[in-house]
Amino acid sequence: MYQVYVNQAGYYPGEKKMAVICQPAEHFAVEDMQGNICYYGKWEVFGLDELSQDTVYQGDFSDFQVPGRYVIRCDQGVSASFEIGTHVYDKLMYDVMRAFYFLRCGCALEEKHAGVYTHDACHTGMAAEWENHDVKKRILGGWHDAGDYGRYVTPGAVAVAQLLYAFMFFPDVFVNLELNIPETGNHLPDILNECKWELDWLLQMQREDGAVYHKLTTARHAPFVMSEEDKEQLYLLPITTIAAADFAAVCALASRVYRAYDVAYANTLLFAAQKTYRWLEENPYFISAQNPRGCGTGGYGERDDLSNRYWAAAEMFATTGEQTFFDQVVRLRKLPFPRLALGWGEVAGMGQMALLTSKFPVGKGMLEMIRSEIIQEAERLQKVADGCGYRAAMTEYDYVWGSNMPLMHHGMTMIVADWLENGDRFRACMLEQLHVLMGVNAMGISYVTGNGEYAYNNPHLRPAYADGIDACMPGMVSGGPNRHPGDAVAREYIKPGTPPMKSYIDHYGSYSMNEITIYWNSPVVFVLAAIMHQA
Ligand code: 9MR
Ligand code: ZN
Repeated sequence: MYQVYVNQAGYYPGEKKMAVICQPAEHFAVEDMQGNICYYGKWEVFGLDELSQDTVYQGDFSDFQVPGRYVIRCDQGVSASFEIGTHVYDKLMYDVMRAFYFLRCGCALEEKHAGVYTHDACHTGMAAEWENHDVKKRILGGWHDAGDYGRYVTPGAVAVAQLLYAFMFFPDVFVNLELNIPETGNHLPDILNECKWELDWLLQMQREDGAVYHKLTTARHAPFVMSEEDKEQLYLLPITTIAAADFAAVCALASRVYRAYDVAYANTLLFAAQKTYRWLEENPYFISAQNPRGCGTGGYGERDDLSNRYWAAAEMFATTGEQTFFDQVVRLRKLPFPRLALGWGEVAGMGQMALLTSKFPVGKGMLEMIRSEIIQEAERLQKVADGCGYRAAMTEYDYVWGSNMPLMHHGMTMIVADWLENGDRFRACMLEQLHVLMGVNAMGISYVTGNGEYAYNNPHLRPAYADGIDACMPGMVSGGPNRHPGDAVAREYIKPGTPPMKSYIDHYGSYSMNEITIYWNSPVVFVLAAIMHQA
């Protein structure tokens, strides 16, 4: 445990750099690993930070730009070591992308790709429809959603979409990024190989008539065993309109992205999207997700399907340019739903990305409105960050289950705002959200396994526990602090009245504070892509 908090992955030479200490201190030094003092700085009092209840002192060392490995030292303590350089985020990106590979279902993970984290093929049995056990299908592939072994359509669609948008906005970051996965070296960039693993599974979740099953899980979460030892009966849980809408959206989006590489696959995706979109139109009423009696896996229910239908219509329009989809976009925009949310439930923000990047004209009025909504939101977020000693753009309401997701979504919003303005007004603040994730936070911890000298290591992630290996596989993003302890471990360890930013424990038993999910990794990929793109 260190007293001085830094981004433990490091900083680009030319960017803003800030360390934090939570006790009165005046001067600090940037020291290299031989103990040579390379730079002197001064702590500035920020004062009481509300959401951590820390009295924060900020140390700016932006002027120091010499590449190398350093610590920050002062009389009151020292930081974890960190690097300054132009490649400091390369390993982080590699690891957070490869986390998806580690979550692959239906195949063995072999040593040449997985290192010590190998396992046999899992969840290869027949799945039965929950409502009619006579209907059986063998559905292989996809990613385990999270610490559990479930595979769920809506979060899967969201995670893939965010990876695909990262690729669309910042292709240069990915075209040559090799991930040492089985497909590496084929005709696709590896990020598209990894997304295809999930898309191929999603395609199997579509029913003959175009409806889409909500999820594929056992009746109950497995105990903490390896995935191949989870041999309980698999079930296809009832169809929902949210699964259908997110499915249509991501398939339409993917058909645009893959077309440049594989026309046949793009057509398959588009055909699937069209079929499910038709089904959605024939089923205009919300079909919600509710666990039937006897099923206890992830719910992923939503209150309505408006943002999901909006996202689907927007992607269908951006892919085909057809008027009927545009009419649906216009119709849905009159209805109430959060405009910019990026999942897992509310997804209109992805619809906005579709419209903003559409090569078919959507009209100046609509574009202007979306644009000003996003920029206003980025401005609001920046003000929130100004009020935080750690410069997190987080209000207390953001400290929910999986708070590192809003943290990264806020970064994404700032990125799109800069893209819209063709500027860098929000870049420093966006980078600060990554710094928070990587150690400039009230726990002084890096929320990505294997990245940083003081990184959390005990996620609520079945294979990470069951494999008996001390070091967790790298690149797993923790859910992070949650002001509503939602499990027994959290309630045992987190005293009532603990400030939101400190309501965290690195314990495998705490799913409400320390689980991992695919849609907590995907926004980190998007944020890193923006950072690496402009560097
Ligand atoms: O990420 C979800 C979080 O927003 C909810 O508050 C929580 C409780 O409903 O569920 C989380 O999703 C879990 C899902 O239901 C099953 N797989 C693990 C997910 C992360 O904990
Ligand atoms: Zn599996």
